[in-house]
Amino acid sequence: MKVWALTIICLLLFLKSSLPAETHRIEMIDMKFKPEYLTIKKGDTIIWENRDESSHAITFFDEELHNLLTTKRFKKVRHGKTATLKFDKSGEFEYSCIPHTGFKMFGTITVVEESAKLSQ
Ligand SMILES: [Cu+2]
Repeated sequence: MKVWALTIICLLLFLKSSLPAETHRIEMIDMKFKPEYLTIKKGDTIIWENRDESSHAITFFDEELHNLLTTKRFKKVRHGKTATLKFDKSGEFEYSCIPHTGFKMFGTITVVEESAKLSQ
């Protein structure tokens, strides 16, 4: 029985190390993205969740990401709904909720290479 438990633990550790991609959550609440600044690894996924009554938008200044979101119809995220995006390229990506820029509803995602994150 102990051998089985050890085998399973080793297997889980192996799977964890071979699947480094993580999922992060950003809340859209009180007319803000929380957190506003987030650093993730390349290959990680972000889930935005709208916890406000009003709808929010996620518009990246980066054209490629913006087109991806537009294709997936994430221009408008209604109350209680989520939008998910996987980041496959590194860089610093600013975005905003266009209808609420007056509330300074901006965010920045910094995507780093796996090795860069580990050496920090
Ligand atoms: Cu908004």
